[in-house]
Amino acid sequence: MTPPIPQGLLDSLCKAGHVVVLTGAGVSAESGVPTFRDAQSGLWARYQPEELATPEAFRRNPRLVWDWYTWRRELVAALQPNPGHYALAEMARYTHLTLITQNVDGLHQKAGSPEVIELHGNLQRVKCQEEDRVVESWGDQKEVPPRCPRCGGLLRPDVVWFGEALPQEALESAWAAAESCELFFSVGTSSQVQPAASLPYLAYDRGVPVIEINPNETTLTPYSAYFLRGRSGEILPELVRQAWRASSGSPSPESGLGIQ
Ligand code: BV8
Repeated sequence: MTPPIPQGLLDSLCKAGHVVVLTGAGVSAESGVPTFRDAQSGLWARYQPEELATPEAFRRNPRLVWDWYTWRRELVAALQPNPGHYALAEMARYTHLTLITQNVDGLHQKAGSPEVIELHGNLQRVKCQEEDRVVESWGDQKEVPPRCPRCGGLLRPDVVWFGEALPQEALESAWAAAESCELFFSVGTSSQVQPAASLPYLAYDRGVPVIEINPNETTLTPYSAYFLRGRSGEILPELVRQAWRASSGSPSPESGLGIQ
């Protein structure tokens, strides 16, 4: 059962001129994407993500790392956004929303979110390790990992590994949004991975209310003005319904009656 949403939060949300939402793996959990901590099931149970999601792991065993990402890419490609993703796509129609995600599954875009800042890249994209440029198609090369059709360098997933810098433009856009927003939502993240986990504090330090949505408390919870305990797939649609949809009378996008 979704907890009641404080009226004060609903009023602030309707009045806010700029809202930031930072999402983590928990937002995709209800779509069937294993959260990062429990991504290790079955075939991959014997590896820690931090052991595989690093440049060293790729240098040491490029085939193993490539195969792990192929497994995740194919798993995610078959999955659909959940009501939490659709609620965030709808929220962008009612307010100036900056959506920042740590997720690499592309489900926000699949749900129709118009602009998504991808801090950690995207599983569906592949880039050349030498040129650091995305490669659109790598054909059906037999070699694993495949090689860049331009320079012959090894191809790798276009994601940010542990120990790698985040994309400068994405990080700067996220930083600027956290410095200028009037409300900051942290949804479905354990708030452990840096530098993403520092973003809510940029808002908090300016006296901006931070709202956390998570079934579990995190290190951010004590700094949150509101902690909505529960699943994002239930709370986010309720938040949008109570804040805007009920007053505007417009149906939700996933109802198929939404204004396209
Ligand atoms: C960097 C792509 C520097 C790959 C990922 C201080 C400052 C800077 C760096 C560090 C620092 N301290 C430590 C570091 C190093 C490191 C780091 O943060 N380590 C952690 C483990 C301590 N950071 C880095 O290495 C970063 N790089 O800083 O480089 C630099 C600078 C210049 C030049 C060179 C280097 C890079 C970090 C990016 C790593 N890549 N992903 C891939 O996916 O394969 S991060 C990866 O972890 C995912 O993106 C994922 O998002 C993230 C895990 O975090 P969460 O999203 O929070 O997921 P998690 O499973 O932990 O939690 C899920 C939450 O959901 C839980 O709270 C759960 O309760 C909740 N939940 C569950 N169900 C639901 C739900 N919530 C709502 N609804 C539900 N239904």
